Amino acid sequence: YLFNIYRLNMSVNVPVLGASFQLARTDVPTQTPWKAPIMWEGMFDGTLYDKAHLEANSSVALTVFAIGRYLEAYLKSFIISAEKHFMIGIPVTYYIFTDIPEDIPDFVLGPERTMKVLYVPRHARWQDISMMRMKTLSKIIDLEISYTYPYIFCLDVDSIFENRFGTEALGESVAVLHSHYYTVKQDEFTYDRNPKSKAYMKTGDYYYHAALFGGTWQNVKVLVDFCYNGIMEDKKNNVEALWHDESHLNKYYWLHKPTKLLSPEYCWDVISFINRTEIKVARMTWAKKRYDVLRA
Ligand code: 2GW
Ligand code: MN
Repeated sequence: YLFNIYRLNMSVNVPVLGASFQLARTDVPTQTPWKAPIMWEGMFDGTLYDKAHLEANSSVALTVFAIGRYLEAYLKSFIISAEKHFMIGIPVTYYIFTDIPEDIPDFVLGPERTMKVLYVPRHARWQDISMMRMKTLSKIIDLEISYTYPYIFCLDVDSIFENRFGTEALGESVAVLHSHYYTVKQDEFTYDRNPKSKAYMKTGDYYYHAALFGGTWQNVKVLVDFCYNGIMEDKKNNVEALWHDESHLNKYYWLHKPTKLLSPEYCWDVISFINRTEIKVARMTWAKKRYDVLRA
């Protein structure tokens, strides 16, 4: 309890600068029913966000897990591309969780950018590798991030930054629209439909992708604890949600509306889709499944 008083509690008060630009897009919804912006290319001036966040002393922790073969398969391209495109202009610290810290290569990082490598044991089931990230994230927020970084973003490592992924993405509670589901009707969303699971949902707002979520550390802490508690409750009851942590994440955002949505530009499946006219820029994309490395 004593330590709480030292935690970062800056009021992150950067307005929605995109508002006056929303008329620039009429082909896509740019606002949720609860008035959160949905960030699409053409809606905002990135330099205004950069200026505001520089003045607000914003900084961000970017967490990523590289367990087993995923380290060799994806980490290098993830970090090298993040150095070119992720939150350039404000301080960034990478938190890399791995079971083989000795295999992390050397990276040359830009100014005000650092890296922390932390050991985590490897779970036997891949579903647990994915789900147990929630517990690790909760711990690292408690132990470190809450003292230093107002913002945290949590990403899948099989991702590649290709264009600006900047300070316009920062917000209190940030979710990304899944690139396979932003065009389909609600009844096609792959929510968990088993009433025995804590992730069970009848209805929702959108289908969000667990490959990317973020916000202030306070909000992300509530999110990861919610998901972890749901996952553990399910284990007790011998059930597992359809899409694992992603099902619990969707339940969380249904109950606690995100304050900002990122368009699928921010986590785009370039492999499945070509020529979607509303996608003006792919900011981060899904990496190809590296079966050469993963199945070697
Ligand atoms: C995952 C699946 C099967 C075999 C291995 C792994 C695995 C994942 C691994 O061996 N090592 C590892 O570090 N991971 C981490 O978990 C890594 O950061 C990876 O990006 C993340 C999620 O696994 P991934 O990317 O293979 O799963 P996707 O792309 O199908 O993920 C979606 O669904 C997942 C739940 O099934 C998660 O919610 C994920 O966030 C979603 O993007
Ligand atoms: Mn992935």
